[in-house]
Amino acid sequence: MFSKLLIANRGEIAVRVIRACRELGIPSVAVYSELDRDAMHVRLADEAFALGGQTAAESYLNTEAILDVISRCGADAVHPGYGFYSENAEFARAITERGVTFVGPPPEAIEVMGDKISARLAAERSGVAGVPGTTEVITSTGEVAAFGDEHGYPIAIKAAYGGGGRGMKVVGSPDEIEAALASAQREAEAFFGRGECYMERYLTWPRHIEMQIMADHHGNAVWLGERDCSAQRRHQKLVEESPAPLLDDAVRKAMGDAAVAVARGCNYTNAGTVEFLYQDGEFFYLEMNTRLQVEHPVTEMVTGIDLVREQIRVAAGEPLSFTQSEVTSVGHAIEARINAEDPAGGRFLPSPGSLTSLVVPDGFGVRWDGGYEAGDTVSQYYDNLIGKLVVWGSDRQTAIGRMQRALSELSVGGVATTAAAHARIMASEDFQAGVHSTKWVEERLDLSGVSGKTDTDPPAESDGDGMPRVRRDVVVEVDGKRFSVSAWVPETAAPANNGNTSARPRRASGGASAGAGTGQVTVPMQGTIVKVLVEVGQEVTAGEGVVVLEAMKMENSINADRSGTVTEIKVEPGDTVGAGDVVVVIS
Ligand code: MV4
Repeated sequence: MFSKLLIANRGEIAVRVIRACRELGIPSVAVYSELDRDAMHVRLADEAFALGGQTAAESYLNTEAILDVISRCGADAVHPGYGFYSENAEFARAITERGVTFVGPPPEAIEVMGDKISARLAAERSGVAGVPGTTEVITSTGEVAAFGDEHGYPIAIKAAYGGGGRGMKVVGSPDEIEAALASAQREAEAFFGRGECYMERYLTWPRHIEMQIMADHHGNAVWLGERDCSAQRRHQKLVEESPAPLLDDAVRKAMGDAAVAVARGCNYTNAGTVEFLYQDGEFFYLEMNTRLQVEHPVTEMVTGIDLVREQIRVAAGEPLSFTQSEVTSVGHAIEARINAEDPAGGRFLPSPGSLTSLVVPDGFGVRWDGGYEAGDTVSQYYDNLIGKLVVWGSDRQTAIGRMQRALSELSVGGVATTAAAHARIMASEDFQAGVHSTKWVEERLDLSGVSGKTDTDPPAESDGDGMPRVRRDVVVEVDGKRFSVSAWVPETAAPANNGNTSARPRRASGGASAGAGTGQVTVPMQGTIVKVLVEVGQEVTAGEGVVVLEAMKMENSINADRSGTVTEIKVEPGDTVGAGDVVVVIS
C-alpha cells in the first residue's frame, strides 16, 4: 500500500479522497491555491502545501508546482479527483516517470477515450455500437447529405476532440447542413483547437444512463450498475440516481456487459464510466469518462462498495475486493448537486461568496459529501459545487421523499444555491414518473418563482417608503409553543450582519428598476465569451441578453443594463474576459 498520497484537487472531491485515505491509514497531502489556504480539504489533510496563484491555471493546474510538492513531500501516489488533471495523460506519464503512481487508468486509455472518433472505433472493435453514425472526419457537406438520405434527419454533428456537449450541432433538414457544419467546425476549432467533426443520427428524447466499471491489474473487470443523469441543464448534471427508473434488468445487464467490453478493449484499469444514450428501449454507446465522477456516491449507496477505497487499492496493485457476482444493488439512491448558483427563472447564475451559515441535513439514509463549512468562501475561480446531498431509500419513492425532507433541512446562508430547483424537480410529476429526458429541465421543468436564497440570509427589501429594510428572524415562545417570526425592520435599526449593510445607498425614487444602467455592460466574473447575441446598431431593451459568457463551466447570459442602441461590441467568441470588463456599450 502507499506510504503517502497527494490529492491534486480541492473542494468536496479532495475531502472525499482524504477521508478514504484516513480510513485506509494512508497519510494524505493537500495542495492549495492562495485562496484556499484555509479551505476544508487543507484543514482535513495530514499535510498541506501551497501552490501559489489564484486561478485554477495558476494553482491546481500548475504542473511544475505540483511536481515540486510531490518530490518535497515524498508522496508515492497522486489522486487527481475529477476535472483538473484527472483525464490528462501527459500528467499521468510525468508522475509515473518519477516513480509515483497515478490513481487512475493508464495514460493510453485516457488518450484513446479523449478522442471521440477513436473512442467510438474502440467501442465498435469491442462489439459495442454507438448511435448510427460515421467514424470518419467530415470533409464535405455532401457526406452529411448522403448520411441524411440513408438514415434520415435530424443529424448530430459533433467535435472529434470535444466533450461535454460543446460544439454539437443538430441538423434538422438538408438546407441546414452548410451552416451547421461550418458552425460546428468553427466552435470545435475555438474550443478544442481542432476543427474535426463527425456525425450521428440525433436522438430527440434520450435519457443519459452511464455504467460504472472497475478493473484491476489482474485481469478482473466488473460493472457496478448504472446511474441515470438525465436531469441536467446545459450539460451540467443536477440530479443523478441509481438504479435508472424503468430500466429492464436484461437491458441493464447488456449495458453492463457492453461497458466491461469497452473497458477491456482499451486495457482499462481503475474506476471508469461508460456513457450511453437510452431511447425506446435501446442503448447506444456515447463516450467513456476515464475518471472517478462527481456522482459516484449513488453507486456506492446501492452497492455498499467504497469506490475511492477500491481505486486506491487497485492502483497499489491489489486485486478487486469483490467479484461480479458479489456486486448487488439494494434500494435506490439519489444525489442532488448543491451548487452556489441561483436557479431563479432557470438561469442558474453563479453566486460565489462566503457561506455565512451552513446547516446540512442528516438522519437515516442521508449523506452529505461537502467541500465547505460555515465561514468558508466559494470562489468565483473554481467549480461552485458546495456539496452533494445523497439519499438512500428502500425504493425510488422513499428516496424521493427522503430527498425532499433532507432538502427542507438544508440551510445555506450568504450565497444562492440550487436547492430550490432540486425541490421543484423532486416534486414534479414527470420526475416522479421517471419519464424525464436530457432536455426535460430546460424544456419542461417550471422554475418560475424559484429563489436560490434560503431564508437564513435574505436580501434587503424596501416596503415602499424608500427606506431599505432587512428581514430579521426571531424565535419566540407563546404559551410555551415555539414560533419562528420574521420581521422586516429598517436597515439602520437592525444590527449589521455582513459589515456593509448600512453603507448601501438609498435608491433615488422612480429609478429602482432595471434599465437605469450606464450602458457599459460588464461581466461579473472571469470567463470566456461563447456567443455575441447583438450587433452594432441594434436596439436592445434592458434585461435582454447581449453576450453569453462561459464561467465556472456554465453558460451565463450577460444582459443589457439599459435600453438603447448598441454602439460598440468589444469582444468576440473565444475571448477571455475578467470580472468588470466592458463587453458591450449601449447608448
Ligand atoms: C447526442 C444526443 C442525441 N443524439 N448524440 C451531449 C453531450 C455529448 N457528450 C453528447 N451529447 C449528446 N449527444 C446523438 N446522436 C444528445 C446529447 C445530449 C446529451 C447527452 C447526455 C447528457 C445530456 C445531454 C444534453 C443534451 C444533448
